[in-house]
Amino acid sequence: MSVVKRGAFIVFEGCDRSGKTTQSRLLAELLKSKGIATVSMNFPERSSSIGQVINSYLTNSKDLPDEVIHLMFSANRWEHMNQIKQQLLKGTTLIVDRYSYSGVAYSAAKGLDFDWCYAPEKGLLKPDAVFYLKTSVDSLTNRGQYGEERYEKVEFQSRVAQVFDRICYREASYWHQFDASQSAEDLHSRITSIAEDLLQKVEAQPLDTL
Ligand code: DGP
Ligand code: NA
Ligand code: NA
Repeated sequence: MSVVKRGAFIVFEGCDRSGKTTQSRLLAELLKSKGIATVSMNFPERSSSIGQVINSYLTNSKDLPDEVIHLMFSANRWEHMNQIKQQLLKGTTLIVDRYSYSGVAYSAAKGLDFDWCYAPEKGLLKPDAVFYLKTSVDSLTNRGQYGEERYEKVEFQSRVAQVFDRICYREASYWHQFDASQSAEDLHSRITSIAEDLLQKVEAQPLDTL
C-alpha cells in the first residue's frame, strides 16, 4: 500500500515591512520549481465574511473592541483549518504569511493579557517551522515608509517586535530567527537551506496542534 507523504506547514512571522511577503513568495517559487506541490496562504484571509470585517477594521473604516477583533482574527484561522489539514494530508506544502503568533503579538502589544490572547489559538494545527524575520527598532524607524493601515506605526511595531521576541524564545524548538536587515538574496538562501532540511524530516512526523 502506498502512503501519501504529508506536506510541510511553514509559517512566516514578523512585523509589518519585515520582508515576509517577499520571502514567502521566493520560497514558494523555489519549492514549486523543484516539483514540490506548494500552496501559499496569507492571514488574515480577507475574502471570507469574517475576513471582510477584519479588512474594514484594518483600513480604519470600522472600530471594534480589542477583544472582539482578536477573536475575529482567530476565527479567521479556524474557518480555514479544515482546508489546511486536507492540503497537508494530501501532500501539499503550505507557505503561510502570518498565523497565530501575529494574533498574540499584535493584541498583546495593545495590552491584552498574553495567555488570554493565546487561548483561542489552542487546537489549531501547529506549524512544522516558523521563520521569524526579526527587525530592530532602528530599522523600523529608518524604514519610515509605513502605509495607512491601523497598525503601521513605529511605536506600535516596536511593541509587537517585543512580543514576537518573547514568543521566539518560548517556541525555540521550531522557530528560526533571521536578521531581516540582510539582503533579500542572503535571507532567501538561509531560509531555503532550513526549509530543505525540514522537508526531509516532516514526512515522518504526525500533524500536531498548538
Ligand atoms: P498583512 O495582510 O499580513 O499585512 O496583515 C495585516 C495587518 O494585520 C498587519 O498589521 C498585521 C495584523 N495582523 C495579522 N494577523 C493578526 C491577528 O491575528 N491579530 C491582530 N490583532 N493583528 C493581526
Ligand atoms: Na501589513
Ligand atoms: Na499576511
